[in-house]
Formats: sequence, structure tokens, C-alpha cells
Amino acid sequence: MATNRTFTMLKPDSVEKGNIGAILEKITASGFRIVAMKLTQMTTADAQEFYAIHSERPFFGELVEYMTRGPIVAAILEKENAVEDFRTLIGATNPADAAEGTIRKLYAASIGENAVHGSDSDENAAIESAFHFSGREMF
Ligand code: IDP
Ligand code: MG
Repeated sequence: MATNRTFTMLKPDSVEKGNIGAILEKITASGFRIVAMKLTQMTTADAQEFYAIHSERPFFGELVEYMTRGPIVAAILEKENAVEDFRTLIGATNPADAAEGTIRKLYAASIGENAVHGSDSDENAAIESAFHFSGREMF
């Protein structure tokens, strides 16, 4: 069953570069309502669990290093067709392939340091939201 929520992280590079405000502006201007949000930092164990599906990939160590090196903004977003529409808004994993005007095209440096996360399914949106937020933090 399709839901109307997705989960995002503004990754450490976005926080380091001072892009939180610009990216959030783009997200809300695109019709997403912020349901939950916080500045937080993942531990190595957190990142290994969050990205467990990629544990056999050659870039896994690099990904965990990157995602734990500084704070992130974690958020839950609401909009009709949220998962698919947010993936469209962020653009392709590799910013070199991302469409003009997408968040990754505008703010990502490389396929590894690509500015934002967006859930890839309703099921993963629910799992990832529960990973970062308790029910009392969702509005
Ligand atoms: P997605 O974030 O667009 O869903 P995934 O394939 O699920 O992309 O990969 C998860 C994250 O792992 C990416 O967002 C990126 O940070 C990192 N990543 C993916 N492919 C590579 C790669 O080839 N080299 C380095 N990092 C990668
Ligand atoms: Mg993915």
C-alpha cells in the first residue's frame, strides 16, 4: 500500500557546506511538509545498520566513514506520492547523471558525497523513519 511519507537525510557534506537552509527551502517549496526533523550524528554501528543492504559493496567502508564524520539533518516528509516525488526531486545517485535543478545536481560533489538521502520504497521509508525517530517526534 502506498503511503504519503518518505525519509530523508541531509548528509554531512550538506551540513559542512552550510547548505541546510537552501536544501530545506527547496524541499518545502516543492510541496513537502516536514513531519519530523533533527540534527543528529550516526555512530559507525548506526551507519552499518542503516546501509546494511550495501555491506558487500566495495564502497561500503567509504560510505560509513562519510555518513558518520559529522552531523546530518534527519527528517520525515509528507506529500502525496512522497517516495517517488522525492526521488525525482533529489535526482540520480551520481550528480553527473542528475537532472538540472535537482538537489544532487545543485549541491552534490560526487557519487559518494551526494548531499541527500531519499528512501527508495514505502517500506524502507517506514523502517528508516523508525530508525531515527520515536512516535513522539513525528507530527
Ligand atoms: P541512493 O542514495 O541514490 O539510493 P544507493 O545505490 O542506494 O543510492 O547508494 C547509497 C549511497 O551509497 C549513495 O547515496 C552514495 O552516498 C553511496 N554510493 C553509492 N554508489 C557509490 C559508489 O559507487 N561509490 C561511492 N559511494 C557510493
Ligand atoms: Mg538507496
